[in-house]
Amino acid sequence: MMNRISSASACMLTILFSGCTDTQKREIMVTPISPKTNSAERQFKLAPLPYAYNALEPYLDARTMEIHYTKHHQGYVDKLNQVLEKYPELYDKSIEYLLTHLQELPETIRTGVRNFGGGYYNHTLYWNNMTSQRNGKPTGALAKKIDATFGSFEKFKEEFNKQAATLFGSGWTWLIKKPDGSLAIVNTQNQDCPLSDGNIPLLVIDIWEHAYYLKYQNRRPDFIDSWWHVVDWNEVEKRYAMTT
Ligand code: MN3
Repeated sequence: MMNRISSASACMLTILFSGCTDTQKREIMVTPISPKTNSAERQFKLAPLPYAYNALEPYLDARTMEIHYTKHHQGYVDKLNQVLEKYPELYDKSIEYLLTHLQELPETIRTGVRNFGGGYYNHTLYWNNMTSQRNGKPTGALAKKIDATFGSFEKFKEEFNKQAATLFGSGWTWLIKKPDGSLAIVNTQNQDCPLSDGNIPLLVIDIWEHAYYLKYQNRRPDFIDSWWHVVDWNEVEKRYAMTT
């Protein structure tokens, strides 16, 4: 028995070593066959939704929330992990890192990370800037900055609504902080993320039809009006404070 195993190992080594220099043979001998960390454990994971599916009723309905989270968001995470399979070392990077360094990623996975990594990050932010605990207006430093930038909170909302309502196709409407510290309202197409343009996302609404079609059908402005009721300004303020 021992002899059979030994000869099988010897045969394996002969195949492994064929054409190798002595240095390469030594490297093969000291290199573990499999990495120490299981790549499945390193993969990106869907964080739990921070509230129940029905928590944002009647503004966002439970069925939409459930499908959006368990199908759409989960799908983005799964596809992101698939895209990174050939570069498992990238599982160890944060999603923020990947999205801010798109141009440095291998070209073959750049579009995949942009689309699926964006979908993963954007939805996480979207869930986290909504709450069932109504807090309808920003306060403190962010409120002052919004007033100074847009004239008033009402004018900010008006401009945000206009941009969200007129976004063509699928995408996201954001309040961002630019590198020079100023605030702006911008739209991104598909799953593009402001991080990839060097901006910091503060607040976001999902303008893909899957975010509202079951309850609002083609009435996107009604969905946007409802969404303001569940914006978590405490969370947005926290994000803003972290950047100042
Ligand atoms: Mn979505």
